[in-house]
Formats: sequence, C-alpha cells, structure tokens
Amino acid sequence: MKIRAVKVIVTCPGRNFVSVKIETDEGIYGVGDATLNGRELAVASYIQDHMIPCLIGRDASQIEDIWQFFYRGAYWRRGSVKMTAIAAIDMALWDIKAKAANMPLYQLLGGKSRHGVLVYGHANGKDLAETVDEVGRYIDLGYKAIRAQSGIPGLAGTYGVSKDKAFYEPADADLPSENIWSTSKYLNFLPTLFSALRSTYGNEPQLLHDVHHRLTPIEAARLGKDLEPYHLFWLEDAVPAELQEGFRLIRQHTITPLAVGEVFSSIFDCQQLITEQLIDYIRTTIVHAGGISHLRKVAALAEIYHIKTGFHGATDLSPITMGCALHFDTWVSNFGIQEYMPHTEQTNEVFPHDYHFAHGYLMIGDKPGHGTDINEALAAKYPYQRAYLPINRLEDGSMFNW
Ligand code: EZ4
Ligand code: CO
Repeated sequence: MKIRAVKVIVTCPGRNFVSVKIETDEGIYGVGDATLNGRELAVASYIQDHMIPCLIGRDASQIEDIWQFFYRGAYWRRGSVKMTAIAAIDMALWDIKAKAANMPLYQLLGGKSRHGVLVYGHANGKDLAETVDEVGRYIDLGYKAIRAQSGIPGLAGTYGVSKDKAFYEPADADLPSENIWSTSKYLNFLPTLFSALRSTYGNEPQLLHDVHHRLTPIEAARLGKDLEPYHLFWLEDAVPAELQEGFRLIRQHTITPLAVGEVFSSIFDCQQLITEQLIDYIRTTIVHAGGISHLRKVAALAEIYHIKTGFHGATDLSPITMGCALHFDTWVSNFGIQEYMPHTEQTNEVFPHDYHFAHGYLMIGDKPGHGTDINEALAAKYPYQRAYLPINRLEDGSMFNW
C-alpha cells in the first residue's frame, strides 16, 4: 500500500488546528493532528516543505521505518516542531493500518484493558466562591475527577480562569496578552481553596491542580506540603522541568503526587524524572511527542517505575489527538487519567468522531482506525487566524513563566 498524496489542512473553527491527511493507492486514508498552539504554521511548513516530498511513494504500512526515517534522517533531533510534525504522520499511518485491518486502533495496540477512560474536567472561577460552585457543577455533570483553578486575590487574572465557563481558550489575542504574577499571593491563597473544596464536597471527588510552571522546587515543596491534608490526585507542572533533577527537592518534602510533561517532546525529557521516580504521572502527549509510536516507549518505561499516564487534553489538541489518546488509554496497562476539555460544536463538526462522555468517563467507539475524521469542505470555510498564548510578568515587570 503506497502513499499517493499527503495534505496539510489548516483550519480555524474558533481556534487554529493543523491536520494531515495521507491517501494511499488502495483508497484508504488516515488523518493526524499537527497542532502546536501559537506556532501552528511552523509545523505546517515542516510537513509541507520537508516531509511530504519524502513520503510520496513510500509503503504506508512501514510506520516504524517512516518514524525512524524522519527522526534520525533529519539529523537535528527532537524539538517541539519536529516531534509534532512526526506525530501527525504517525497518527495518520496508525489510522490507515487499523482501517486496513478493519479494526479499531486499540485492537492493534493490544486490546481493551478497561471499558472506559477516566477523565478530569476543568472547573474554574474568578474567586474562591465561584470556583467552589463550579466544582459542584462538574460533580453534577458526572465528573469523578476535577481540576480546580481560581482567580487569586490581588491579581487581575491568571492561568486557567476562563471567560467562557464551558470552553477555555488561552490563545486569546493576535499578539501575546500580558498577565501579572505574584508567587506569594498564590501560595498564601491556594490552600484555602482546597480546604473549602474538601469541606464542601468531602473526600469523594478526585481534585487536581495545575501550577503551570510557576514555582521553584522549594516553593513547590511548600505548596505540596500545605496541600497534603486535601489529598490531591495530582499537582501538575509545579516547576518548569528543564532541570529534571530539580524534582528531587520537591519529592524529599511532600507526598502530594506530582504530574508533569505536557510540553515535553520526547522520552529524553522525562527519562530521569521516570527512572528516579521523581513523578507519579507522565503527561507527555501523542501530538507533541512523536505520536503513538513514541508514546508507547514513554509509557513502557514509566510502567517499570510505577508511574502512570495522564495525557494532556486541552482544546488546542484536536479531536484527532483525543481519539488517538482514548484508544491508547483504553489499552495501556499503566493508565492513570486523561485530561478532557470538550471542544466547541463548531470544532466537532469539522472533526467528526465516535467518542463520547458518560458518567465521568470517555468511551470510544468501534469504528476501524482511530475514529476521528476531518470534514475538508467545512475546514476550508475557516481560514487561519493568528493567535498567541499570553505571557506572564512579575509585579516589577520581569519576564516570567506563563
Ligand atoms: O495551557 O494547552 O493542563 N493543561 C494546560 C493547558 C495549556 C495549553 C497551552 O496551549 O496546561 O491548558
Ligand atoms: Co497543564
């Protein structure tokens, strides 16, 4: 089965998505997600200008060889743009292989290990009272696990607090908007939020929180310790993780479970975090780290060290990534949880899919392939619109982490 044509499809049904569609000479096609929020066109060009010429005529069944061809063959290794581009091709090729076998993707991976994929939803509010109410609304919607983010007294706005309660979209402007951050205001406030959540809703709901890369290891250690009475499911991205050994310091001080990895592009970004058991959940995702072929290796390494998966699942990962992730989650033995932010109706129309939410779980369908498609005619109606993620500064104006 030979690759006959490859298309890059850029569309903006409310937000930007980059997708690929690979067509074969046997009439079977596959689709993959190549969306890198805020840097979309760099990936589109990487695929269009540097990968497609090498793909035409190649055997679509040779997924591993094609992966190695683009990873090793580029000479320049890793990097988010390259690994997202490889991921998109990889997803599309797995889609083709599963369709050719007339099986849902999870069957090719090793079959079902569970009947549903536990997900967590995103509750957020402008202040403590509103966030507490929002968590209640998610409990009423059937969620068993909920991430809570809140506005912080004394700060105008922060990560994770949305204008539209149902659809959080941080890439909100055609040039980066600016937030102001204070670590001390945050650290003083956050335990009061989780104290209020536990006293209102008891011990049953799983609660999560995303620090979004804003602390140093010793600050993260203090926060983890302060949150111990409220037994979080996880504390996410407590510090920027370029320095993997930095997590040792957090670990020495707290038993709050740690999750990290949504910005990683390969197994080499988390090797030490995993092998030294410095984290509990690995969030590295199919779309930003080389696709299904590479994530299998990350998950297998993590399994040996008692670390579970907890894939990134914000709305900037298209329904194609979500479809692939759900097949992976349904199969992988060391599954932990899956992040889930529903896409808008407009996005769902462009990317028809066969998964659905029920009682706190996402359920996949049995369609051959990964179960998500792209409506090209509809996609063409929404041209690309430049959009950036915000940046973050300290109160004195210093550039900080967003
Ligand atoms: O800010 O995907 O856990 N989820 C997150 C996301 C990220 C966005 C960035 O594009 O941290 O909301
Ligand atoms: Co996050």
